[in-house]
Amino acid sequence: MKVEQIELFHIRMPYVLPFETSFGVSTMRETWIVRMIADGVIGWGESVVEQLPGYSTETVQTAFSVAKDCLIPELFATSVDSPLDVPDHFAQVRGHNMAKAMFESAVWDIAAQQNKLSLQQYIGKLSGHGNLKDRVSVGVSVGIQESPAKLVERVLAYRADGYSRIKMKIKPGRDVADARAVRAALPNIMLMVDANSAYSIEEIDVIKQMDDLNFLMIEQPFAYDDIFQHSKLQKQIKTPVCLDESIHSVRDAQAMIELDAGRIINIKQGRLGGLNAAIATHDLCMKHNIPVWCGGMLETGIGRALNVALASLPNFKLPSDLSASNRYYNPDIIDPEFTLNNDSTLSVPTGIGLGVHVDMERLTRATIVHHVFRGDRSFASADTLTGVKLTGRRKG
Ligand code: OSB
Ligand code: MG
Repeated sequence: MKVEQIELFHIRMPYVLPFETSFGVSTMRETWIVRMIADGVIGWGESVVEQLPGYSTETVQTAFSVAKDCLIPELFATSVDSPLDVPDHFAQVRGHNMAKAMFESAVWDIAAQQNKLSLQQYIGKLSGHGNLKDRVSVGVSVGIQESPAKLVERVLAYRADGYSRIKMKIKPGRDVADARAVRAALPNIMLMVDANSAYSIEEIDVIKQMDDLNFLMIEQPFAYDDIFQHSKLQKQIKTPVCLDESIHSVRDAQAMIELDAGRIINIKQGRLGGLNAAIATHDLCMKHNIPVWCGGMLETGIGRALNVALASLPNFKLPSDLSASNRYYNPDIIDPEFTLNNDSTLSVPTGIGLGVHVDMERLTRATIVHHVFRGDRSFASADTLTGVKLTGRRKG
């Protein structure tokens, strides 16, 4: 395909409820939506970057900088034969996985449409996986609340909405008592905690106090750049450790598996650098009997559609952080929105490409800055501006 035009929408959308994690409280989502035109076909992508480097080192502005100087010029300069080639096109840029992933998403959407397949069917075709699920199991990620009692109230409300798996955020000082309160209120629910890197190995006793609460897993207790300390923890608790922040590549997943630093992986395609890396990580885990699930970054319906298709692959064996649109936004920017089925699942879209309709009026209302890049205009890349050319090794 020949990429002709790329638009970046810097969006800001208020959440239905504030979302508190160990790294802070957030009341709105700020990120990029990509609209790409190639061979006359429109494709969409959504970034998982946030405004500030709390969860990740990337931000809205770092993603823009790398997009403008490196990724967009590369897409305009060449022809992209297949979505499978996108990682190679971007290989000379180190890191910036979230920036890369938003463009790879749009390429997948366009290529699926050109093949007259739904994204799910197209992922199945290119990855060689058959028997993809038409509904994916999901749960809800619950932020830190004012008090354990308020947390229980919120969890019961989500339970009443139909979510059968609850993930609760914890941080030092808001952990054991909160978790015990939820477990006491719902003795049999699938329950897990996510620390978002808030603890160190010196605080291992706090983690051990939660080891008998029958959690599905404990997600990312230690540092965002650590694998080794998690391997020490996993040997001392029976609850499976799940890594999120620490897994940026298939190699990180390999390290986790070989070190027994965790027994489950939270797959976020944005954190891994795109669908290709997400599928490769899924495949590696499948080979090693490590179950995976799809993490969320409070995406709008655009990112959610991609995630739901991804989560239909066979080794997504645990409920994903993909809730209904109304858990996040009122309204979402797609129409119709994602709704929860009564078996705590989301249905995988069946239309061609992403299979969701973007409501342009709602997108426009959410947009604070809009950039248009055209391939037929002379386009200044970092190479021409600085005289430095990145020539890092490519696979192909
Ligand atoms: O750690 O999984 C996380 C949101 C922002 C940053 C990090 C995380 C999250 C979530 C949201 O848990 C889950 C969702 O999208 O429903
Ligand atoms: Mg997490």
